Amino acid sequence: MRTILIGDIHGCADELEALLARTYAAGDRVISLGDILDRGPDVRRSLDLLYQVRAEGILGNHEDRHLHYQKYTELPAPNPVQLNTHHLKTRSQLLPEDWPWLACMRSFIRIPEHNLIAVHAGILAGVRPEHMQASKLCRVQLTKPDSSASPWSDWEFDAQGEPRLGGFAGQDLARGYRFWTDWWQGPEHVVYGHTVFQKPRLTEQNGVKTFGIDTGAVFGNSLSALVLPEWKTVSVPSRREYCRRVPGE
Ligand SMILES: [Mn+2]
Repeated sequence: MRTILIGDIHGCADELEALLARTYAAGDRVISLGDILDRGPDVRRSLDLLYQVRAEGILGNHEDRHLHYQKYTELPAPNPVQLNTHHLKTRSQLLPEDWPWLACMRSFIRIPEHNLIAVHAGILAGVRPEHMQASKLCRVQLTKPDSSASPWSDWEFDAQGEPRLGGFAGQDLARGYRFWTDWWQGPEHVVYGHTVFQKPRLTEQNGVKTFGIDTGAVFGNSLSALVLPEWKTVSVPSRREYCRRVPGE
């Protein structure tokens, strides 16, 4: 039995189908790293494909937002969560039976047989994921070794996977922030999504590895998976650019 961990899908059902065709066999364990919803063409079929392989889901910031909004629809108070056109399109494709599945998404999954933690965005330096809020685990990018996280999430990487020295990223780097993997000491390896790279980004320090596998499927690049026990990344190209990248969205 293999374990197949899949990066941010964002409604890219054709790419998910192609990726599963290349990686999945009956009995394999499939884990989505979250951000299945929003931006892309077919959220409905993406969820159905995941259900067919009995996938487990890790909470992404997009699911977190929808769940937060949904909670307020049951309350008399005004809903404090703002939805844009992408969010509304997603809501129109969701069925009542999706909500329990989304609500059961875990904020991280430990895979002890591979000494691996799977998470949507990242883990703060020196902190166990058990001691972090779900809302942080699905949003962390730049951090400091004192475990503070940058409030900014709209900075970018260059083609080599290094933070661009400009804008908020430049200011944050000057203030001592680094991408969270720079501080990660293990002892577990970590696989994560959320931050878009041109190709899977692997780091290794003292035998501890991190794998960034959000390769921007919805932005026209590719959808990627990490396959265990081979520790092999597999990427399928996107059919097209479904969504223009807008920093901060
Ligand atoms: Mn995300």
